[in-house]
Amino acid sequence: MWTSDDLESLVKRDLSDYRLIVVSNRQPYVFNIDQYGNLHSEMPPGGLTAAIDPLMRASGGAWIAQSSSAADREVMDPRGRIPVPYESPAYTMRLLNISEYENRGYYSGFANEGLWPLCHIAHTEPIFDSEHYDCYQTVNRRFADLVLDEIDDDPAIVLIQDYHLALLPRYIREANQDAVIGQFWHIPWPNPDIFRICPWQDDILDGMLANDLLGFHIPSYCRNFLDCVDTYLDAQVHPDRGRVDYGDETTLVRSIPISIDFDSIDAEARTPEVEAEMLRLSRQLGLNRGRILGLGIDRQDYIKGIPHRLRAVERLLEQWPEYHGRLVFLQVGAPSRTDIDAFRQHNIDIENTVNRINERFGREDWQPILHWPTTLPSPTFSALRRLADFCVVSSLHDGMNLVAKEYVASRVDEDGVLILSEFAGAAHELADSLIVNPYATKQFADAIHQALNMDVAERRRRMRKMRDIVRENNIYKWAGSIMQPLMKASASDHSRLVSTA
Ligand code: GDG
Repeated sequence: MWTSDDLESLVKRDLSDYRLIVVSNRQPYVFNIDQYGNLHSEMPPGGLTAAIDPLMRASGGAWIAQSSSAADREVMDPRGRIPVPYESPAYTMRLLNISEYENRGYYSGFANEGLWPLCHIAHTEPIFDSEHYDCYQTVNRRFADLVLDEIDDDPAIVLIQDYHLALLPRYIREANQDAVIGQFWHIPWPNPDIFRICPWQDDILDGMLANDLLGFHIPSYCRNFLDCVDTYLDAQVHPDRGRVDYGDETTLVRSIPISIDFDSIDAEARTPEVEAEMLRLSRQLGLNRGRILGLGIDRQDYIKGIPHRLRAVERLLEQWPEYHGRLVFLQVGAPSRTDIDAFRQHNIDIENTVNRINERFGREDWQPILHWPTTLPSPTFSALRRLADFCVVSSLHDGMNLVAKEYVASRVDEDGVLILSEFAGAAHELADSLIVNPYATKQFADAIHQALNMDVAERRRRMRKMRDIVRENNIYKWAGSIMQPLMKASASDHSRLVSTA
């Protein structure tokens, strides 16, 4: 099993004189100033930073990201550089300041109103606005300038995260033939018929083919990407070898499923703090009085299928009155991207659905749906996952979905049932969940009923198998699986990845 120490040793052993540069839209460390004027730095929640941070500490490289708060300016030097972690610096965070106008076009506009719905089959029309695309190009170029400045003609491995930066590999490659470049795409990739909706389809593909290694979560996203290249570019695609030859460039396309830090989530779930939260929540939710808890944890995003799961609970209550007064379904998680119409409208849809169901079935002493549209402290999320008789992940489409894996990692008692959409990448690995089609409301309700009537031996058998899989395929394995081919390419005197194909 991979650990953070294994990653560190791998980098120390194999990176040699290459500089490691990571690029993502989000910062690995966020600064803020409290009411007394004291500066604080913290790592945002989520496995991605936790996985890449040990690589960076071991390599002493640079992590380039967009600046997100005014407090950054208190600590950065004139070139936007901040030594991190703040208390015991081990590498450099370098921040890009972009204007509100640029952010609206690059981040909210092209990335989140255009590419996000384009790549997800969730029936929200993508918006492709040429002004947004201009900003996307500009900001990607500005990221490239910082990367090139950091590399300064030294040998370097550049590891790029996600769909905000599709053009960045090409902009780096235009100025630097020798850098080894890899990119991980955290969301699905659509088929050629969908992808052609993007007016700049060739630019995007051309940009991404400047990578030596391109990672997606599961094989079908890789196949879709290769089909798009085959359909729209003059390139040789080798689907059986996961390889594209494009001019004199070669890109390897690999499925590398992302994961979580299983051990730390498992350890947190066993702490006295989480046990105390479980007691408190158990009283608050009436679980100590025999109530049953169903749980959904999501950013409020239209890809997550939140109204679909609420309708399934409604159908369950229609069909099986024995759950009236007993079942509580808790939907928790913060609204997100609320500057975008489709997201704001989605929040209203969720609220209306919750109210409708509660008005229809609720009683003075019981509401079937609890909706907490907010973020919670990590121990509270952990306690909820431990308490939930079942957890629902009903994405209409989702690159991977880490909530499913976090539920499994939190179930240190090997109990609980995961109900998982067939359209989430996680369904590939978590075949011992109850797999549902979120659009098929009746079958979805049947699956909840099945979860609630499953005998304890079967619950444990399924949960144990899923825990073994997630424990083994953890976030450190993901990071190692990306770094190994990149370091191999750097060692092979820049015949790049061809030798590993
Ligand atoms: C993208 C892809 C892919 C949720 N609500 C709150 C909160 N969370 C936490 C969850 C989990 C994380 O955020 C969400 O991860 P997901 O994987 O579910 O989804 P996306 O944000 O859409 O991420 C996805 C992922 O990238 C990684 O590649 O799996 O498919 O879409 O850890 O527990 N955390 C806090 N407050 C919340 O309200 N603090």
